[in-house]
Amino acid sequence: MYSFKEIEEKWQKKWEEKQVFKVREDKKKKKYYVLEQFPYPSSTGLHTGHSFIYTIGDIYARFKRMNGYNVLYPMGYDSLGLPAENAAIKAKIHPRKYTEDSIKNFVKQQKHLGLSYDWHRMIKTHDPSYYKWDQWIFLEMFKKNLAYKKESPVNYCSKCKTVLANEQVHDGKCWRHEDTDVEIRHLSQWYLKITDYAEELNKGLDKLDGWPDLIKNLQKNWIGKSYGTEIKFKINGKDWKIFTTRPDTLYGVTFMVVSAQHTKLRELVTYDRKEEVNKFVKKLSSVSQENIDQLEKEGVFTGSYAIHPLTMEKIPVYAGNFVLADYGSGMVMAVPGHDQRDFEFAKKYNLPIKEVIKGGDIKKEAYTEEGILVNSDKFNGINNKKAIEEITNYLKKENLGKEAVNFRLKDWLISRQRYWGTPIPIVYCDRCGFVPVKNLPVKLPEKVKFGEGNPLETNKDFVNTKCPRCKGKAKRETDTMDTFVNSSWYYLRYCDINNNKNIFDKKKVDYWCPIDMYIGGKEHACMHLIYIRFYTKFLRDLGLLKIDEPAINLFVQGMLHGEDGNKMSKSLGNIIDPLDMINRYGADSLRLFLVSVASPSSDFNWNDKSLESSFRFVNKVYDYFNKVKIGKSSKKIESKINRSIKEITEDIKNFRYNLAIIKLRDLLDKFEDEINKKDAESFLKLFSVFCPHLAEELWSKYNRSFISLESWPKFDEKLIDEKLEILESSFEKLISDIRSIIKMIGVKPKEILLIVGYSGMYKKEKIKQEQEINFLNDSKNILEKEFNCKFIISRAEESKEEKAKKAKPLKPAIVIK
Ligand code: ANZ
Ligand code: ZN
Ligand code: ZN
Repeated sequence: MYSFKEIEEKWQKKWEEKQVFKVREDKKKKKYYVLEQFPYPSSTGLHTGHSFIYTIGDIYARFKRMNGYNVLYPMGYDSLGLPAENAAIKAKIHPRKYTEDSIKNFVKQQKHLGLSYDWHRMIKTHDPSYYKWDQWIFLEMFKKNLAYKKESPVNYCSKCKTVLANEQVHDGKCWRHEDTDVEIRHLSQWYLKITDYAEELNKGLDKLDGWPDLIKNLQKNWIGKSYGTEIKFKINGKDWKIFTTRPDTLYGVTFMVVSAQHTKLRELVTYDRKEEVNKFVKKLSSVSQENIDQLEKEGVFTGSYAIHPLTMEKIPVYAGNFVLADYGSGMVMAVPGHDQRDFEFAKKYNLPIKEVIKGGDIKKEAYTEEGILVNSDKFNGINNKKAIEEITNYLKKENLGKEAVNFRLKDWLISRQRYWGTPIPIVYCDRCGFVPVKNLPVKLPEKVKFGEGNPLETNKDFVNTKCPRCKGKAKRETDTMDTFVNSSWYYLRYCDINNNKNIFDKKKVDYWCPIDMYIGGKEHACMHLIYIRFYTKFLRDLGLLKIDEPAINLFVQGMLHGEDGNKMSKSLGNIIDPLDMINRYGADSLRLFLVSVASPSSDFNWNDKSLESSFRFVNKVYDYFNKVKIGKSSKKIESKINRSIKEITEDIKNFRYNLAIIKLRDLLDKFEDEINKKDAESFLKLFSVFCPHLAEELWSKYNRSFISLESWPKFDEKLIDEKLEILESSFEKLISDIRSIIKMIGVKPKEILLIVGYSGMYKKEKIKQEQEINFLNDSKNILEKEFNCKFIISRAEESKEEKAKKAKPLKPAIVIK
């Protein structure tokens, strides 16, 4: 067993001392930017899922570096956020201390894995020199009315004690608390107007060829572009623009339903209906908007009526539980004859149901298929698909409506009522209103009281301030920003980490960006990956970026499960600590194992046996290079290594690491006692991206450079002799077959006949009969030496032996005399 601990520490130290992975812009070199989604540094440290994703990225970064690219490969910490604050409350330590201790531990562990980051570029989002620029971006958005405050029904998690963005509500539950229903509260909150970019965010997906379809589809659905018509209904003298995808059913409207959470609901409720409506709204307040589809449709009459724009009929307006407050106008024109939700509602409250499209039986259920219009005045007799267009055109002509596009995507709610986040840099002044802070950053106060609501609110020194405009008394905003703000632009800051004059130097960002390979999990499809695209577009519009999208390629890694196939978790007792494994087998073996079991994009289970097998292979490499004679390689080895270089290069390029490793293992198996220096070095280079420490160690026997900075081996097509390799490997099989036959019959042979197949059998083979005969004749002396007897080689056509019939191409019949 080789002393991996010593070797790994030695090379980690050397890489650091010699700043081997430090990079700077270099116009003469092509750049390549590899980035892994940065972690939240929790006190539990690195887990195996982390080691897996970093190993994937590190192999890629090393590969690109050796291929001559100037590789930017940084690491940082998404270190603001709730868990630190909760831990602080529980353990009575300050979130800053908790966070910084965690980061130290993370860095140490990552260094143990041999990751080739440029550590000079480390980002810590809780550092005021970083979040200063979060605040700066916020104020740029504020200036352009893209950051605004409004009161609206919002999602509130009672466990997080803060509001959540729509993206953070999963099936009506908090994304951090799968057991906690999100409540609806009416609060005044800060939003970023991501909807201004909805169209571009949607359209841009079509150009992201390097992103998996899975992610693009999730985003498409989340953005939810929908084409329809906006129709004006008058209610109490005011126009309400109602969004519908089915203007063809306009004559079938028999009631309207406004969302019970609508901010303008009060305007619609008449005096005598107030009590009833209030009761209904109260009952609903504990139900999230996301659960809407599963609820029984319910509602109450508001007392108001809408005027149908074409028939002038009076239509009752209900407040209901199945209409989204912030989609369209928050009110629907209900067509019970042709929409199932409306049908159920109408049945429950005895409202009229009207047929306007022929085809179904609207006494039983809503008819939602195609058909001909009836009861629709001058549109009768038209196919409903056609009617969508005609009715919209008519409404347009009469100035009663127009085509409209709606997005499911909502503005991003970024207010959080918690301490450990970026302070929103706004001051409230009675005279001046919302005033942006002039001197950034607004720092988080150090001394705060935890556990009694938002610690910033109770901190008088923080709250009380002067108005930057009139110098009068004013109060600071105490909400902090969602931590997804911090990760929406971090990839840019890596390009220019120490800039304290500007968010970054444009020239540096122009050189490094976009990210060429972004690596992360699919759970971020609708959160982080939408936000980072939004920020990129906004900063581009400020004139700071030339790019439209943050990343050209996105690689989504698989999930590593416990040995039992379950998600690793403490309660199941199947957690694997990477440091344990590094102590037992070394980082090189762990790295190799993590990418050899499966393709990096698929899920796989932890498996001790495979890790041990990786460990044995690494040891075998060590042993081989310690005793190999550097001299000449055989033709066969030359051929094999050149072909391996060719194939492994393609495998790594396409993230087929597991296949590359199979080929590396096979190559080592074929190696002979003597090989030439170039072939030995080529093997080590291929091996180095997976097991960099041992590769450096073995490389240092022949060279004084770092293998990590060497160039990737080139293959020579002329040296690849496929036929020779086929013959050689069948020859090996032949020898082992002869051996087992001799063992079976238990006598010493005098003479052995080898009969190759009929020439007609070779038609489809790559090797012809003639070539096999020649090869065996050339190898006769090897056979005779090995078995210490005479060998006779012949063709099936010429043989009188019964066994000749069994001969096949590359599988000669063996007759022992
Ligand atoms: C009348 C109608 C008749 C509708 C019919 C459907 C079928 P997408 O495709 O998702 O955009 N709608 C409008 N605003 C809504 C809101 N705030 N909450 C819930 N539903 C709302 O769906 C558009 C359709 O969803 C609209 O078309 C409207 O119902 C409903 F036979 O209008 B429809
Ligand atoms: Zn929560
Ligand atoms: Zn003022």
